[in-house]
Amino acid sequence: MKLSSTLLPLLHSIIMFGLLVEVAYAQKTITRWCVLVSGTNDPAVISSQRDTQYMYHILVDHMGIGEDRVYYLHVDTSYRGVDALASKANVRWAIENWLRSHAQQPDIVFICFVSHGAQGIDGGRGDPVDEDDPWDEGVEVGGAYYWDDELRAGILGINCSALWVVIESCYSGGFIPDLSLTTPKTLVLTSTDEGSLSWADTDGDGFSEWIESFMDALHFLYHDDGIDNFADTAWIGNTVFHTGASLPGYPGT
Ligand SMILES: [Ca+2]
Ligand SMILES: [Ca+2]
Ligand SMILES: [Ca+2]
Ligand SMILES: [Ca+2]
Repeated sequence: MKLSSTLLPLLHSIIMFGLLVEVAYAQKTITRWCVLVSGTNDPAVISSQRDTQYMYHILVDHMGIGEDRVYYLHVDTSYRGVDALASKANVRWAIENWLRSHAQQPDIVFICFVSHGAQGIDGGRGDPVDEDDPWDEGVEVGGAYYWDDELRAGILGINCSALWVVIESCYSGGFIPDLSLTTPKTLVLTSTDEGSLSWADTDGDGFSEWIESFMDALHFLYHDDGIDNFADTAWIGNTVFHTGASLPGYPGT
């Protein structure tokens, strides 16, 4: 079959457009978007408030992520860089509106919670009955709980190439089955497993033990000044990807 003289220029244009789109996509830089949440006012775990400050410092000052690309929610809005009070409505807005409207392929999204954790009856709030055990897991945000089913639904609408979720809270490993998605591709790191409590700051240095080690590692990677605080990396070896089995429990219990 012979193409007519009118079809050939059109075909050429379509091919060129396809090539241009491909080149444009290949050249698009990856933008990183972050939602950072310090979720509890409980003075017994005041380290949870400092943890997110340390994380904010690493994201902005060492990883070079613009402050306008880190949406930071905190129970105390006087901390540096905080955009909004940590409430369930505000966290939901940050994930379901801010992240969804800003992130696009091939961006990378980072979500981090530091707070108390809780378990509630699976499906007990109208959420899907989808757990292998009887309990949904949730993380406190300003006196309410943001549940695993809710976070799953929130991140399903984010258009990015990869998504990190980091949670320091009791029972945080119970988020892993809910958030193990292939679209977007997720990596979930939690301080403990589905059924265990999690240390806060037991050595009195102001930071919660698991996420402190994780952040020290990040800090080192993005601020290579020779020696940095790797003293706690044994915690990473024990607890990254949620093993939790080594965690003796929340201080005082
Ligand atoms: Ca559920
Ligand atoms: Ca569970
Ligand atoms: Ca769960
Ligand atoms: Ca500590």
